[in-house]
Amino acid sequence: MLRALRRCAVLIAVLASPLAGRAVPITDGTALFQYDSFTPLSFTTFTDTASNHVFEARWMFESGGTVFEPGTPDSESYVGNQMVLTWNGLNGGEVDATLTITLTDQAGPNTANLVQVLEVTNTSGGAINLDLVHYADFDVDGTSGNDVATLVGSTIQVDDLSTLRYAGYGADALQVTAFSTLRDAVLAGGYDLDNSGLPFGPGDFTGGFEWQNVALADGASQTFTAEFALNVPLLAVPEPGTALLLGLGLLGLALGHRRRR
Ligand SMILES: [Ca+2]
Ligand SMILES: [Ca+2]
Ligand SMILES: [Ca+2]
Ligand SMILES: [Ca+2]
Repeated sequence: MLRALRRCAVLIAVLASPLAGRAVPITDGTALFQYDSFTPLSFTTFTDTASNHVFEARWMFESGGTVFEPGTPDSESYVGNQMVLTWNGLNGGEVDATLTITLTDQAGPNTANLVQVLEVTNTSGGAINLDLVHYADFDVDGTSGNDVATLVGSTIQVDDLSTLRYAGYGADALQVTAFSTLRDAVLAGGYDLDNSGLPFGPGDFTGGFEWQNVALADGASQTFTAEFALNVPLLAVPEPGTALLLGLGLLGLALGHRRRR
């Protein structure tokens, strides 16, 4: 009897805690996004009435040779179609981070946009230089071995039966590999994305965008934006960093386009 009561009390405590290593889902219409793990902030569900299309979405920092990731947030807010997660003093007090994710359902099933904005603030007391990678493992239509990816402008388009578009706004580089080459390379440290890997597949797509050597004065903040668009256009046309245009061989095209105007 006592043991049963104790078990019951533990169960109630787990149900009552939003911090059991798992975020609360946000929804808009029939669309849903959720982080399924906080340690690391990684595994996800992104769906609109059909399959989960995204296995992992994560942010990886590198500063002074140290790779670090956000884990369990210091605060969490989930209101309607938006979640806000904050972390204080990452990497031994070097930076604070606030992640704001907004889910927008679009007309019809299996269509939605997911905008992910990370604000990073230097709290170190001195100047710092950061690399920041947004990484995604898409398993479009819930299957991992048959996805095909192509470069569209400075964005990545991944196709199975559905189309998932991926942008890193203003990023300096991108890269695509089969699972889990890119993730493991970034986590090992000292790695820069090199614009390779497209076209890709069919295979187990993973990809990412990197903002490189971002200089932040003490107290300064900068925002970094990534977006997923499921069977709809991206919400904005990304203006890539010059380095990404150079890396993709698109700088001449972009300048020529501008001149013609
Ligand atoms: Ca929809
Ligand atoms: Ca697939
Ligand atoms: Ca790097
Ligand atoms: Ca995949």
